[in-house]
Amino acid sequence: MKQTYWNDLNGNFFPEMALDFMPAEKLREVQLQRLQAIVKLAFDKVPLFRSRMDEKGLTPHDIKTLGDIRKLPFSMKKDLRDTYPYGLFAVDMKDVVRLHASSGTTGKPIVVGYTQQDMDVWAEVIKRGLLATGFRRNDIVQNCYGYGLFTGGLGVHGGLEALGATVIPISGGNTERQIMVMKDFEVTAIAGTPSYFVHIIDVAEKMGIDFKDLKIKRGLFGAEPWSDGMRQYIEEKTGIKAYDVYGLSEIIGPGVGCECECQNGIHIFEDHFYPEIIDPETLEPLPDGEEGELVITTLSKQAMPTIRYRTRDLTTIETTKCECGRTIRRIRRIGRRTDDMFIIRGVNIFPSQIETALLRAEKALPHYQIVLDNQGSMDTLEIKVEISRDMVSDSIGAMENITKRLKHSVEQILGVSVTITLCEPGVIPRSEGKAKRVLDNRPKT
Ligand code: DLL
Repeated sequence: MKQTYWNDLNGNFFPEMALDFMPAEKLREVQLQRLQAIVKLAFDKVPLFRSRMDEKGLTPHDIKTLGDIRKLPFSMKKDLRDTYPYGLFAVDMKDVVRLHASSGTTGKPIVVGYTQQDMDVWAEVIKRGLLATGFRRNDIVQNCYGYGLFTGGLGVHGGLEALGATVIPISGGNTERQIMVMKDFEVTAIAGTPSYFVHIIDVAEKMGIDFKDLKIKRGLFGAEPWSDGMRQYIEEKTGIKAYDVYGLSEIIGPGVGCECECQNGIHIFEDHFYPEIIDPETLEPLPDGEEGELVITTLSKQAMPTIRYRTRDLTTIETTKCECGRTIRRIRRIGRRTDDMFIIRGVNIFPSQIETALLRAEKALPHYQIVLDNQGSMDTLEIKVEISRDMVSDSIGAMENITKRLKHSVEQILGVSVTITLCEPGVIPRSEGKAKRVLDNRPKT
């Protein structure tokens, strides 16, 4: 497995890959220079950041070493919500070439922006991830991540184009057509959420198609947690190699980090995204090797520099060197979060969004419970809503109308299909402490 930084495992030369193998001292130097510049940009251009720095009596000159990052204030999703839509942008809108959006905790999404330079960095980091997982320019890649406001589709697309691979921008859905395309277009690699790929496997099986007869060799999966068991299932069923790619909209989208061919944790593209681990209760930094909340600082992002962003994702920074020889550090694959966000078919959902939608549709506060399950291989989301006595009606039509209104309201906010089940008053268990809003019955793989 040993390799030198100027070539990949097959002896090919890719200049971008050298960045993954930079000597550690050089990497720290680059990080410090970039950190100083980004703190200055945010201080000068983002009022929220400046006021937080003022509160702490800090100026950009106080950042003299990488360790000084610990002096800086944290940021979080709430900041994006409070400054919706563009309040955290550090450049003029005329320099913003792309907007994306992701779920906020209530009705409104959070909005992120990119300059052309940010777009180039985004394509570069994804290209580095693709190279690390064995994608090459002669690959024909089916990109099943959703195209649109979600960062997955267009983000991975940019990286695939930068690599020079052949991209099939098929997005998600229409699974039988996906399988036809995979076969007829001689697809060699795929990108998408792991849960959707498992669904593709099921449908292919029903269609009598054996993956081993297809040309597909590898997949880049992410946007939601997936276990080692799920990886094993995918690899055994299809004979492909399945790699993990990590990212979040607030930082850039996919490509904050990616596995390499060793499949041994996610390498963070540290020259652009500086990782720290903190104790989510005390907010104190934790040493490498200890589990805590991942905090990331964007070191080069211009449109929306993000300082010490609390991702809510739980992981550790690995202390051992990866066999691939990369000097950029690795985090353990992510399985859990510190908040109540859950991910279904790649879409982030907060219970509070569902509550907002239910309230909007019916005005009275209903008791509700969210039930996650799995049918075949597709995750399902059912919302059991208790209706008040005055809403109970003998007319089936009236009840159907309530169901329709609730379903429409929830689906408009979430963008995924849901089942609404109306329940009689008093059916949903009451809790004495925190309400248990989410029942996750999905099998743990
Ligand atoms: O999911 C970006 C992305 C797209 C990543 C495509 C990978 C592939 P958001 O919608 O903002 O961005 O959701 C970010 O999803 O904080 C994690 O909780 C979760 N997540 C993303 N990738 C992984 C992964 C995209 N590989 C949130 N493993 C993050 C586990 C992941 N969780």
